[in-house]
Amino acid sequence: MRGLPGIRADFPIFDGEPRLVYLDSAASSQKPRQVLEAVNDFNAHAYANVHRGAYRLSADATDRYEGARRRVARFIGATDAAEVIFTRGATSALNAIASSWGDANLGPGRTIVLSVMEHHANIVPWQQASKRTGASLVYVGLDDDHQLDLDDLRSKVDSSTAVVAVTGMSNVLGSMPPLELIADLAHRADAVVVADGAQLVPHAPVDVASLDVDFLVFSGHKMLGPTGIGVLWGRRELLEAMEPWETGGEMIVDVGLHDSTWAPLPNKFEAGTPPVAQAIGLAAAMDYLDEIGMHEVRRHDMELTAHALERLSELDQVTVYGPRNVERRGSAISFTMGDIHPHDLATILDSRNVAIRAGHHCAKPLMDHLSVPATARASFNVYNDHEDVDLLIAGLQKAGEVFGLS
Ligand code: C6P
Repeated sequence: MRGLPGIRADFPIFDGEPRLVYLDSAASSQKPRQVLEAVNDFNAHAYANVHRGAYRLSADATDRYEGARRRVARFIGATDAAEVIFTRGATSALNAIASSWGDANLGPGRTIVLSVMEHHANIVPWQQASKRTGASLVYVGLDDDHQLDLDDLRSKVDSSTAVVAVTGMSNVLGSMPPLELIADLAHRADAVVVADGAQLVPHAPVDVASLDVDFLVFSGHKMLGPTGIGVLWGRRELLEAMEPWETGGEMIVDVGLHDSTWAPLPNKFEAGTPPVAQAIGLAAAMDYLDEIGMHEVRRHDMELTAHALERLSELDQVTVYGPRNVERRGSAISFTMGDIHPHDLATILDSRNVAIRAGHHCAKPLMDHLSVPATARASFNVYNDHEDVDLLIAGLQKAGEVFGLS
């Protein structure tokens, strides 16, 4: 079946019978043997805390952890590995930016420009920052093709704009806002750009230098890596000016009874014992993805998305939300089917071993914008192929029969 040759066999979760049709990679991806082994090998044979022990094992663990940081920098085109801060995930990275950068740079009269298709992780931290600082939230809408409305964006980014925070790829619509253009627009207004790469970085080549954004965040678990690890990349000068959002061990130079001084980047932002094994697992996931090639990952996503959109269009009463042009969208496909509740669709599909997500996808403002309470969503990764799409369609046909749709 058409897909990336040999990839599926690397994922132990697919070893069983009957076939697991896993179509919820936008929520979290499955892990290849190479990642599981890298984490296990470290925990089993090389484990120690980092940056602390005056012994070989700890020094080796520190080398591996810092090697993972350099690996991440290379994956996203950052020349300075100290600009890569390990976090718990995209959510904690966005919270950190909104509180640390936000509290120092926002205030009354300043605006925070977001889009209506943002994930809650790129909305709620800014709402909190707005309440703390008096800055206002401004939302950019969507055009008829469910892409970011660039005219609306142009009309809302002005000298009062402090930050434009947008997704690089919508987890619901798949839409891919043009980050380079947005960065150019924002920089002309002296605003900074925060790119939520939670869906983009796992699925397309990303180069922070050419995108010219100021911050990029993403999570390891959506890109074949472990849970509990994510990345906050930021421009050095911005990070240097920011206060730590967490304090404690490992992030200091000196601690007195009443005051402390901070370590240089990146340690200033990594208080406490970091997620060492997870960082090593993330580096292994990046090795794995680069072995396939991120251009090939993107090509496969587009090919599979085109097939899925085509097959979905054969079904009566299916409404797809999101752009049609696969060149400008990712592989998360949201849809509804007649008046069948998305949760009912998901339950029927689950009885056939087809896993999709149903609900608001942590994007309630977008659901309101689309005037739907919820959608069903199928999303792909490197291990999916045409057979998965065809089994989804067969399951939807069955659901249509059960609910008397045709
Ligand atoms: N979206 C989904 O099913 P965390 O949970 O921190 O790893 O990622 C948060 C996040 C931020 N931005 C975007 C665009 C996302 O899609 C997500 C996570 C999952 O769509 C879980 S709600």
